[in-house]
Amino acid sequence: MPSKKTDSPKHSQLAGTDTPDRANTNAKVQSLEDVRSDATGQALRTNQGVRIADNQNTLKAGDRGPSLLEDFIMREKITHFDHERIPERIVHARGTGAHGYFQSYGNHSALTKAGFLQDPAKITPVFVRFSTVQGPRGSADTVRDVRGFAVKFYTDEGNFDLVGNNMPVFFIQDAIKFPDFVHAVKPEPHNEIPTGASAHDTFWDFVSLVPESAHMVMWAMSDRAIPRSLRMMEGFGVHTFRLINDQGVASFVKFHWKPRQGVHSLLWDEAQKLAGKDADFQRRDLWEAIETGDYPEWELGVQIVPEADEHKFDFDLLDPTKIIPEELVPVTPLGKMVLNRNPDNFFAEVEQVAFCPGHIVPGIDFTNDPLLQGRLFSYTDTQLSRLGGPNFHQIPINRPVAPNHNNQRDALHQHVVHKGRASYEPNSIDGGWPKETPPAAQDGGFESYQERIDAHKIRQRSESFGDHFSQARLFFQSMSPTEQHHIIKAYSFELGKVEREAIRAREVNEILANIDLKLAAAVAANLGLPAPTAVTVQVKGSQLAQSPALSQLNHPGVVGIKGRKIAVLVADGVDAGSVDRLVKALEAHSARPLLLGPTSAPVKAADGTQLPVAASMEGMPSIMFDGIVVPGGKASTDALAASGLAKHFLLEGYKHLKAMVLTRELSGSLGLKEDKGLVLGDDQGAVDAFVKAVEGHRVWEREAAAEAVPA
Ligand code: HDD
Repeated sequence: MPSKKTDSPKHSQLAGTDTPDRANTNAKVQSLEDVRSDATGQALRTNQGVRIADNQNTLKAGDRGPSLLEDFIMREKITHFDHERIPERIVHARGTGAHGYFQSYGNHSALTKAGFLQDPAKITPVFVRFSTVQGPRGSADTVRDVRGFAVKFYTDEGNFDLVGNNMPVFFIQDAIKFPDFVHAVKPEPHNEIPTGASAHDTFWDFVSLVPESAHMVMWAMSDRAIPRSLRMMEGFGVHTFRLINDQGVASFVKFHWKPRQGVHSLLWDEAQKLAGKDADFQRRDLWEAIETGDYPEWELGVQIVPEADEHKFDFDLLDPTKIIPEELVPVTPLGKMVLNRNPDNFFAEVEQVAFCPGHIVPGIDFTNDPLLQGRLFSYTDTQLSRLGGPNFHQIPINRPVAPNHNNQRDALHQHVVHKGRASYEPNSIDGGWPKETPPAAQDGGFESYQERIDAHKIRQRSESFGDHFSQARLFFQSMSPTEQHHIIKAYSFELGKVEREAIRAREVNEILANIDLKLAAAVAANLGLPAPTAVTVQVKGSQLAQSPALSQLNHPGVVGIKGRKIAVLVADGVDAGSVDRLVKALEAHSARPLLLGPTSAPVKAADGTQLPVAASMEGMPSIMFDGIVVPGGKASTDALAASGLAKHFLLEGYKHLKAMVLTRELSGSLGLKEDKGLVLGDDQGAVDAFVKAVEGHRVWEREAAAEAVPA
């Protein structure tokens, strides 16, 4: 089934009458079209095309007799079912995905000859898969973990995969340590506990023995590891890559994705509760946003370092445990990515998509980062067992929109009927086709950057990779007091779950002390350990005292409260006018107000109108919302004040620092004080203050008061 469509990369011919955004992704949509199966109006048939008369009963010897082996219909159905599962990813098993497009802001040919970065009119289809790392396919979305951020660009010159994370560094410096790291973080081998969590002995044993992990562990203990939404995360290519222009001039780059939605997180208590009350919280959030037309958007940017400046930093550009602080090299925006279409079928698209950092196109190249070098091997290798053979590139979601003729033949699951007699090159029988394309400024064949190497063959880590603490310290010292507080709590929580005291002490004395003695002392106090008084390693420190770009409070986003979910609590006797006013005001800001009642039944407003509710307060607890408003109406607010369910909803929302609109009586009866984000009444002033507070994501000033409220 090598459709003509896969050989036809011209989107302009394919764009139909769709909305502009959707038409933009039509090249990939079209390339998937011939494998889409729509059963509407179709007869039920076997895999061999035979119409089925009875899908209810096995063929039997009499209606009370044994089943017959000759029932090919039942056997075919059960056999297929028995083999429905494929091995899950060894890491990043839990994930979700979406289609969209990438559009360059301009012509970046001075930087790279990659075609998709040259023309702002060119629309490149993309497929993105977000994931957690540790947990299995069925694990919860909101665990404390790194998030995968993998983007497949279906460019006219072939697929480019940017396989990154929501954190800009990694735990280890050399790929040979990856199996050790993964074995340590995965559930422990004797009892397969814990699922989706790093709070256990083997993880902390490993990282406390491997100081190169110190910087990344800081990120994992920060709020970045519990994102509010997949739409509200930054993404990073992590390694230093090369971009190469048509003159052959290369620059070092670090890739960044900046979300227009801002960078926001859950609170740890929320994240834990959500893991039980809605294990699908983040995939649902992304799905709903796209379904309601609230398409998430990221800006792709690069930090550019000319080749000549390679050694100008106090760290090595090839070391994946280091960032280039944005204050030293700002991020240059290249273009934007919009996610605007949910998959049709999770398995076919999200589960079968196969990324590989080795999928690059002319104008992009690798560096010698030893973690990246190992990754170039690992991803293709893992697909062989996960997707069952070397033809995984023929699976529809993985197929490039560029043609891909070559002489690779046969193997398991071959879908292409190759024509011609010659499957070798050179050949004269088939006119010599397919032929090489010499490298050229544009549309040339891929040519690796000609880096000069003159070295000994050696198993050794470069000395320039030796400083493991300066950037971990920079990270901690760049956090706001609130973020620092959360980091201390996260280390204390995780290490508190570690059974072996020697491991706790090693992490505190040999890792945290070298990052920051105050951090170490605070964690030690929470664990009942003596505070370390001295460092064990002399750390030279970073050339910057702080990097404000690291604090997520400095990334509020540019979309206001668009798409934020607001709970509107109602009960019988509510003032319908007040509900209407509040809902309309929130909708004017493109937020998503949802009415919640004591049960799922409609409530009866004071004027007798029936108001349907989206769910009960139990069905959609406060942890699923960004803000809470309570409309007026004495009978309704009295009922809420008397309901344990409603009181819990409101106190929990308060505790989680959410913006709230309450009536004076209700706030009084709950003992809650007005603050920047707790406003009274339902007039425009109250709405404006509420909107501002939701824009700020949380009412951080309330944190101390909120700690007194029971969880
Ligand atoms: Fe990896 C999956 C990101 C280091 C080996 N990795 C995987 C995915 C992401 C990353 C986002 C999920 C892709 C998807 O959604 O299908 N990995 C990273 C980043 C790393 C990194 C940002 C460091 C900078 N990974 C890394 C190393 C190795 C691997 C050093 C092995 C030497 N990663 C894999 C893998 C996976 C994978 C085992 C599992 C499933 C897959 O590849 O397709 O091969």
